[in-house]
Amino acid sequence: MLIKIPSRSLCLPSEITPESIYLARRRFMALSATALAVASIPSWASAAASNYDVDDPGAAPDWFMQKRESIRWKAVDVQGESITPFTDATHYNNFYEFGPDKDDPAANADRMPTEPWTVVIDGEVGKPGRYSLEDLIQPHTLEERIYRLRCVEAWSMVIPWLGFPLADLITRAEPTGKARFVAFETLKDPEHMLGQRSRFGLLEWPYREGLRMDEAMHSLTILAVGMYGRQLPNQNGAPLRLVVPWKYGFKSIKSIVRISLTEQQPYTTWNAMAANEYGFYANVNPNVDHPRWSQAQERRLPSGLFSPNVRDTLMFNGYEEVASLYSGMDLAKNY
Ligand SMILES: Nc1nc2c(c(=O)[nH]1)N[C@H]1C(S)=C(S)[C@@H](COP(=O)(O)O)O[C@H]1N2
Ligand SMILES: [Mo]
Repeated sequence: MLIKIPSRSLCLPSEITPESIYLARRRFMALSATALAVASIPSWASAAASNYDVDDPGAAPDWFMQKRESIRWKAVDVQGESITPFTDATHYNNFYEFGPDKDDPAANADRMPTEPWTVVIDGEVGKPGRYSLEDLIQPHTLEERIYRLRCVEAWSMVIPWLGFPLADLITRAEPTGKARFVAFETLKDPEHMLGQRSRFGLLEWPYREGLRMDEAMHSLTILAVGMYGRQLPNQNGAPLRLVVPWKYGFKSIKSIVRISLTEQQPYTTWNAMAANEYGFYANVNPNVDHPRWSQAQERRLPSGLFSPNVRDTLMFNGYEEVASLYSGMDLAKNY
């Protein structure tokens, strides 16, 4: 995603070295005493957790535990794919509010307070308001949605989210006849989000994203509060994030504090920063390359030097049922 820092590119060390070795080595280099090297290997590096225990919710607040009792497990499954290990999904992240490196969010995101959390719903709605997270979630039954996630940087994962259709929330807010788009905003909190401090001025904060109304109302589009049977880890966008599985990952905005229905196409962060590289639509499309790399293939995590785990990228990330949303549109122009 980075375009303004020339020293960084798709070829990060983390992308040509198995992740565990890379992290262990970085920590090793950070320590002067060799004797500490063994202790420096992160505890999760050895965990062979290729799956997850649905009976283990970890530590979670009451509202989550209550919701968990009625989860529709595997409401959407993926065929012929294995779920990405929890450790990769939680230690290889993009969350620029916590720094530009893939391991920065795991290291820094715990500083963000997520309780209490409020979400403003406003704009072209009959029922605008400011809701506590608990009240916002309360009417909804959680579903497990196992989705592919394809980053515009050409890596991918398969993640079991816990969430509910965004359409249900929008319907409750009673959109006016003028509502044509939905705009989302992430928390702005430079005290706890070190990437938002001016000396890291990578992006314009808060991070913002948006969808056309029909995309927002599509049944695949969800707001997630959990993953792998647990509450969302902070680095994955706690306590509330968007997941739009047929679009590049940057559309799936994290740690949402505001949802606004609008008449005009909203400002979106990456598109504003480099419109020729990151479109408003950002549908996964193997036929439309990024100006600086091909989008025909992707590295499925875990991926390393000796097992790059490369596979072909699928149109709409394999979610062909959304194709009708774009009939008549030139997807090379509306990338
Ligand atoms: N607020 C915010 N949301 C964000 C990002 C970000 O930097 N800030 N990165 C995006 C990108 S580029 C990707 S690929 C996904 C990554 O989600 P994950 O870390 O849960 O896999 O989050 C998206 N949402
Ligand atoms: Mo991404």
